[in-house]
Amino acid sequence: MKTKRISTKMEKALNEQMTREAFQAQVYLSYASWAEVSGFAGISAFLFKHSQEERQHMFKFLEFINDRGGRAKIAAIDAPPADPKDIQDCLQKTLQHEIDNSKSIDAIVNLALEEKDWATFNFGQWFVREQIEEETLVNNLLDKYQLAARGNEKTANLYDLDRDMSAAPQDAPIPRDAKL
Ligand code: OFO
Repeated sequence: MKTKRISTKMEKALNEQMTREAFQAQVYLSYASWAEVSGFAGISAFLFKHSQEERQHMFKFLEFINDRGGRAKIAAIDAPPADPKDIQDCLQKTLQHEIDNSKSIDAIVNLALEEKDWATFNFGQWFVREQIEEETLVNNLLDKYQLAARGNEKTANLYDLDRDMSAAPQDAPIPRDAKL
């Protein structure tokens, strides 16, 4: 059994964040399923892939908590929100989820700073960078949507957008294989 190297308060915060990452995965999964049945295969593929990434984030928290002598506790995950109205709504809601999650990561880093818990502070930096990349990625997709939705041939442009989005993660690479 490992010596506990995180405070009880930090253990609780990290566990809550682990569950939040699982929730993020559910949100992307739900939106991906919605996009698929709405006829947007490319957007759906992007969202399915991203759901997997959020799950990997959950595992990173699980590993870190246990490695630091805490106990990662698997809790219930809230239900994902209602389906978006359209692609723009989907992207805007996705961005808001990412911004909310960034704030939650910031709170952990802040607590690590207060507690002078440099191991968790260092661990948290990976997620700070990751959130910057993810917010940028979704912001760029929103820009693309706004360009695609302009003009008269809206349907044709949305077809192009859908095709482009299947390759979106390459536009702003996410360090899916990054090791801590
Ligand atoms: Fe877990 O990276 Fe976004 O939310």
